[in-house]
Amino acid sequence: MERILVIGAAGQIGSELVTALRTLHGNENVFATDLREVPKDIKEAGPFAILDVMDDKRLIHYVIRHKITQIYHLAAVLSGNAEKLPLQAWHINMQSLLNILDLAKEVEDVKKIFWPSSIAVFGPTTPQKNTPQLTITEPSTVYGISKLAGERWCEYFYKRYNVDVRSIRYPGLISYKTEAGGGTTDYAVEIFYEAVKSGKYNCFLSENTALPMMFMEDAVNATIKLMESPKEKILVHSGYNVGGISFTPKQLAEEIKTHIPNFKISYQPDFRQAIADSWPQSIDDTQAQTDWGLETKHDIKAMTNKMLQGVKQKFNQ
Ligand code: NAD
Ligand code: AKB
Repeated sequence: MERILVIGAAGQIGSELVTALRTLHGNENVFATDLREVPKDIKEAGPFAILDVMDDKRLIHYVIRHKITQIYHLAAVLSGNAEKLPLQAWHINMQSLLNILDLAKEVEDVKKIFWPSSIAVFGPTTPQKNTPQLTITEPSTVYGISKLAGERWCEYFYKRYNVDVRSIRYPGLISYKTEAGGGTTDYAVEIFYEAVKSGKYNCFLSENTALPMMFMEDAVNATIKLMESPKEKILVHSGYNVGGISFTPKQLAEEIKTHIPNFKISYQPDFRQAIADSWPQSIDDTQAQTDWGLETKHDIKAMTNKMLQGVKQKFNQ
């Protein structure tokens, strides 16, 4: 029986991944932790604790006390926020990962780790269209540098200490359960809230900025599929490319207009435009499909349908 620790359970991914993992492994076997309170459904359905991943001593006690066998480490400072406090973001993103990798090396019961990488490992010198798994990685953001270094550390711990750590380079993730956490792709979440609330949105990226994105349900399914795959199927020990769908703010606004005809979008690019310009426009994820059977179900239409339904439900409309 697996006993799973999720760190960063209150966040955009954690708040949905915990529920999916509890359905699979039983409520009592999935331990949700974060620096802050988690949504009510997560707190009430199973174990929850306030836990700081930077506090390595409390972390190791928690893991041993609860006989944890798998860890999903989701705590990080995302791209937009990281540019505001680069050294602090570097410290949190790197030290938290090193705490987890070192713990997995020392604690025998811990058999598997998930740590998310990002399309942010790529930079302005990377081929931007259909970006291959193995290509130039020269990120120009502190977040991207921390994700690239993190991938190198994951591969190092796998090769040197046989730590089974698995990773996906997520594209921008789109969901409605909790707010997005301070990234560059957040516009594709905010736009739905504003469309429903006020019928207009002022976008911080320019109209033709194409980025790879994915609906959360697809991301959660992919993550669990990767983690459930037999060890011998996992051939990439840094981070797997996962592509999803690719669109621009203008294309997304057009799609929203098919549901809300009076929806209006304006554009006022800020510092996040330079980050977006340095990232790929679309991703080649053939290797994830071949190695462990990556599948995605939502195109821009299906994603927009579910997002508008979900956000409207949140506002009781
Ligand atoms: P988020 O910001 O929504 O959630 C992160 C959570 O970690 C927050 O609830 C925060 O309170 C918690 N946290 C921060 N510091 C902590 C600490 N010291 N100890 C314990 N918890 C702490 O982020 P997210 O969008 O859910 O992203 C999760 C992971 O996935 C991150 O590593 C991120 O880089 C990666 N990722 C996310 C996306 C995306 O679009 N959401 C895309 C690519 C990669
Ligand atoms: C961000 O924009 O920082 C994240 C990511 C793609 O890593 N959503």
